[in-house]
Amino acid sequence: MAPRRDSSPREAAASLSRNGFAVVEDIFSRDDLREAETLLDQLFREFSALRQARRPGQRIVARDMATAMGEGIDQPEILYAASLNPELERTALFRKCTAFAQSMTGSVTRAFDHAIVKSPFNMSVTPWHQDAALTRFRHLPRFLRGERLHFWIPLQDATPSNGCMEFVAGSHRQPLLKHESFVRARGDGGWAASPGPDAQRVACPVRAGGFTIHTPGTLHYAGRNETAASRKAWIIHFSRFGSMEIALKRLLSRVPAPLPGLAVPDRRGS
Ligand SMILES: O=C(O)CCC(=O)C(=O)O
Repeated sequence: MAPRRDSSPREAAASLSRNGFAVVEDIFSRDDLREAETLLDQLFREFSALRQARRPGQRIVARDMATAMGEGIDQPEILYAASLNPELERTALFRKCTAFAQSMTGSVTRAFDHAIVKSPFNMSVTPWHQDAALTRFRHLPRFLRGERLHFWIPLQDATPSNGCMEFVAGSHRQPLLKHESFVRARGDGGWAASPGPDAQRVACPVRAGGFTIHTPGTLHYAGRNETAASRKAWIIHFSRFGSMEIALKRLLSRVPAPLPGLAVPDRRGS
């Protein structure tokens, strides 16, 4: 099945409800992408420090998601990037995503975000999983887990060769699968499920300027980056009570405070 392209929030909402995912194109300009990428790159330069700075009881904010041993940090991930650098919420990219999400489903705000880089020629995959299975709310009935939209925004073209998203159509309507724990290449724990032989897997390449959307129950995966360039993605989860969730988690030290000393982009004339 080739993914269809959804240009309007209404079409994306219909795809999401039918298939559990949507592919949206031509939303951001090159400048929008560059602005977000500059801020995310700044955070990734702090990766080692963020990784080491974790205090007991605090959430991990930087980890290596590699599933295969490579030469360096092959699949760095930064959690709550927009909390570490609130400038990210002022980017055109974030504002356009929020407007799109709100046109799909009413008033929603950021509940979570993270950014993942797949380094060049990287053998690591992002194993099959359902986001809802990895939260502490997984035992709640679906209607109590609430509506959430998970936007996956590549900062360059995303293709099957560099690790675009792949979804199992209709998986969001099935009960959550059992996820098995495994140990990542550098010792962090992970969880993975398997799609089963009859699953309708749909690879979703998307050009720079677009994004995919999935639900918390949609089974998904991203493959290796076999190309010479990094594959970068910023992932933002929107929900009705997103900012309340963030505020509550901040009180519980689950969300990091802004990182001091980050440069502020010059937005004069924008
Ligand atoms: O960017 C990736 O490699 C995968 C992202 C993903 O699976 C997720 O955000 O749940």
